[in-house]
Amino acid sequence: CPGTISQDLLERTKKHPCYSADAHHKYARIHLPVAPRCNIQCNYCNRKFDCVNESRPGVTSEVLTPQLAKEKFQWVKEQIAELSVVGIAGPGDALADWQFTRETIEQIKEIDNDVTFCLSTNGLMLPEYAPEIVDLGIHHVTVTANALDPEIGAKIYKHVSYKGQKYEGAKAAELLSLNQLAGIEYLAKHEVLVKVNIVLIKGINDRHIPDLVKKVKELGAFITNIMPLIPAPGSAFEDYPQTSMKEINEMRNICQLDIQQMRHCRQCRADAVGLLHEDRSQEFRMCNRPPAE
Ligand code: CLF
Ligand code: SF4
Repeated sequence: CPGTISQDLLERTKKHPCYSADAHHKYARIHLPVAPRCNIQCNYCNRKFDCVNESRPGVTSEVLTPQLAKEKFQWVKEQIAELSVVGIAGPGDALADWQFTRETIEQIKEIDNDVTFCLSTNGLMLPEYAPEIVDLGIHHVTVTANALDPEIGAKIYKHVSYKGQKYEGAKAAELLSLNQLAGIEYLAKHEVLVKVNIVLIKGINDRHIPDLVKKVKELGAFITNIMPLIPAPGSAFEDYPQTSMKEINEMRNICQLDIQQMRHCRQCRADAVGLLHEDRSQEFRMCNRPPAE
């Protein structure tokens, strides 16, 4: 409930380019690609396909250690005065490699107390790590959730690896969804603003999305972001049509009645740098960093 947000969190959120539509022309984010592995397989994702001209989640031109990520943050911060948010958005899942994600945040906190941290996750590991996320002072978390119904989820997720065991089909989808919902509820109860990203896949989860939105709203989500499917080359959904923005906006208009809708998402790369509408990822590759004087 926005009424319970502290003044500090309100000020940070006003400068968060994804959480505040007014901020996205003024404030920049950097994604630090420190989390290469993923613990699930979505049928629309193929992280092996890396291209400098490609802009979609899961794509990156480099994977960094926490130490290099800190150095990249320092370099970019010197160049981009309006940098307000450090996000960890893969290229895999921020919580599948939690030790790298946590170390990166801890290292940056040592040199910058003001920057706002943001995580993007599939939510599988939230029941384990949500308390640590709260303790680290992270107040913006995105969970990508595409289905409540395990039968629908089974068409979207190929498999889920959880605590050393691999699950498939409806069992995998059910486990993932239950963990996502428990995580969303926990975070929302601990002053974390949860954004739920939903990939609209025509003929698979489109009719189900209003129920999903209602459920996450009930659990305390702050905003939802319904996004078009980008069928990655080499993924199981490679031949699926890309959802049109007309269809996306119709769904957002329906769901707006329940919860506020993000309408300016750019489906960024895992190494995105700059304002949301610009891609400076290549300019700020570590191989382009000027030598120290
Ligand atoms: Fe990055 Fe995501 Fe944080 Fe933003 S992106 S981790 S909330 S700082 Fe933003 Fe990019 Fe859309 Fe994500 S425009 S893909 S919603
Ligand atoms: Fe790819 Fe993200 Fe799905 Fe993992 S959770 S398979 S990185 S889209």
